Amino acid sequence: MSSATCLALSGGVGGAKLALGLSHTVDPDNLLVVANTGDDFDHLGLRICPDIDTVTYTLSGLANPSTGWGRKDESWSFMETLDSLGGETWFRLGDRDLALHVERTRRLGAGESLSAITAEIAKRLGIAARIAPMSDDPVRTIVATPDGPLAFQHYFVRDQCRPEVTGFHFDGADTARPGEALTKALTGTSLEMVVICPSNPFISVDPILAVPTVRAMLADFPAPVIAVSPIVGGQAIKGPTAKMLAELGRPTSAFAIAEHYRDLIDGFVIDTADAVSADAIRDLGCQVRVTNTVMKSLQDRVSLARDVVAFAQEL
Ligand code: FO1
Repeated sequence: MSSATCLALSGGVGGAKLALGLSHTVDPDNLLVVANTGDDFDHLGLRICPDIDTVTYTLSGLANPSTGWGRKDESWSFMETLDSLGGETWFRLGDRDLALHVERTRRLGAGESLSAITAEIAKRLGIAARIAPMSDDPVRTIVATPDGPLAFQHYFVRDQCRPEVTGFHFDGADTARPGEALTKALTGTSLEMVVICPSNPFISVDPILAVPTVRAMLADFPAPVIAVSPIVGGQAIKGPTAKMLAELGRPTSAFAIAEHYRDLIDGFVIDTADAVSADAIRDLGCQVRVTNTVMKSLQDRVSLARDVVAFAQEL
């Protein structure tokens, strides 16, 4: 177990997978996972924070292994009954998962911060690593399409990522303050690396970078910032990353991701399938590590995390 201190920026299922690998690689007391909150929304009277929950469930071993989101061993009585009452069931909330949303909503209503609630839930689920939201202030990803703007979960779940994207807007980002844990990590003296997990750059990482001062703190961060490509061989492992790149007129390649993070990252980790792009990416001014980035098993998650930590320590 490495004593390295690591900050991971994560969103979605891919991000949570590497966060799990990192939690088995560095001492969990030295791991802070900051989750995107641009996916958050108020639904059925509840505050839903999907990327916080995906990291929390993944690090606690409770995540549904086939979807990556929500919990395993779920029952669906709430959804079935809601459906019979004519309620909205396009966003699937399992009975156990529902309890978390109800309790978080209660605590938020009682004035607790999202950071405090997230830390308390992680502790109760026995997670040693720290999990924190990118901000305690609301930031909401809005997806621009030719037919007008879409709230994120309407785009992602209700409309199943079918609409063409023409851009993104992060509502609330201009007045949001970075989360305390994020600010302390980036401005403190003990952090040895920042890892941008293989999440969708547009909808999972850009919202974090849109919070004022985050991009500047990263640019000033003295130790290595490493990103892992979510694109392998021209495809996204999961989700709409490749589709979005194409719709935004960019190549669906690891190179396009490196370009997106240009000037922010010191190192970029790509899959062996994309080794041919290594030199072109180096020409962008960052170091490249070629390895297996497809995480099917826990062992894959751990070995990728080990590669990333070793890469950061070499830079
Ligand atoms: N994603 C879906 O594609 N369909 C769902 O019904 C769904 C429900 C859901 C419930 C709780 C939760 O934490 C996440 C959920 N997600 C669902 C994933 C969610 O849309 C996330 O925003 C994505 O994982 C992208 O980050």
